[in-house]
Amino acid sequence: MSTLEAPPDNCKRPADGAGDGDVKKAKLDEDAHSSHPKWTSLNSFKFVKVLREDPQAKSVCIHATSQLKRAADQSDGDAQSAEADAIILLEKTAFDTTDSGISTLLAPDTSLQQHFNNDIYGTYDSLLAPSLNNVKTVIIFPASAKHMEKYASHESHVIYESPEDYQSITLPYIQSSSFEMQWIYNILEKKKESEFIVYEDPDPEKGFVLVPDLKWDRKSLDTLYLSAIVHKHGIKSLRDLTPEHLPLLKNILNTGLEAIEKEYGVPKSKLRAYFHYQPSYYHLHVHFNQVKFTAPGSNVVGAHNLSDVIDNIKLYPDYYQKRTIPFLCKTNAKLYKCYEAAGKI
Ligand code: G7M
Repeated sequence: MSTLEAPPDNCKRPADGAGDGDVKKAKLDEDAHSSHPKWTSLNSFKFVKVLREDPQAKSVCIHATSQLKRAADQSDGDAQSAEADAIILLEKTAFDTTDSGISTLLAPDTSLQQHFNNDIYGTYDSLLAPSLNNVKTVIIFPASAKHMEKYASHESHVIYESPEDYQSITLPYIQSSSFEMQWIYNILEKKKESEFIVYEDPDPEKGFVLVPDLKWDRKSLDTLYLSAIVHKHGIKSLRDLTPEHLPLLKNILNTGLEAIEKEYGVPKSKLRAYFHYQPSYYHLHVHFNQVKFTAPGSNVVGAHNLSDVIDNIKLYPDYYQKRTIPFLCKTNAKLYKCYEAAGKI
């Protein structure tokens, strides 16, 4: 491979001491996330624009703004308030197809409005009881420019990342970016979501925490989605995996599948476990979901089956350091711009 051009400034490694080596654990503040209030309605948000919509998934992602209250300023003692960006993800949830779920649907509470009928056919709007009309809602607030980048609808391209590209473009980009990983440290340190932990192995080397993923409504087993977040810090992604991580990977695969089967009754044969490449957060985690559910990022380019990863490393210890790994990248992403500036696109 020929010598690579120097990456553009915003893709460079930070100066020594400002982020050398692995992505560092952010300092935990007891009041982290106090900026995210417990909203009871959406009417305090001002609509800005639709970032993307998916009629098939029945979801919409909205850019809005809301008032962000800051702690009292020491000089005047007054609480400050400023408009900040919010991302609101709304997704109609799947039907509850258990006997009781369907019985509730076929109840007097469901009223029908007919559009037309013809011979034996008729179409209607069903107006369901509010309890059956749940719309899964994720609010990210205050949302950063990186969140806007992630959720905006932009064309994607496949980038073929060679080991040299990783070293000269992707790694400096990772080291110079902040990935808002506080939510991960909050889970690992039981500051958030501890009540939802499905399984934990506290071992610092091969341990992990298994929690429902943000994307799951935590109700429908058809869309079951959990994440195993490793306790060990400093493993950024698939690229870092070597034989030293095999005990960790095998533990996640075997114990993770067992724990899900035990908790939800979904057999291992109906589950898949995989990594995203590139991930959104560079702290190693594994995605678990039902095989019949096409989760975002479970496609051929972005997903790497955990059992394949284990086998590849067993066969070729430096497989993930040596191979070219393709990934999907949106044109508005900073990483895309780094590859563009390096003349790789
Ligand atoms: O591999 P990648 O980095 O793309 O995936 C990150 C995963 O973390 C996604 O599936 C997100 O839905 C999930 N996730 C992101 N956040 C901010 C949270 C969170 O706060 N809690 C939980 N449980 N999952 C999250």
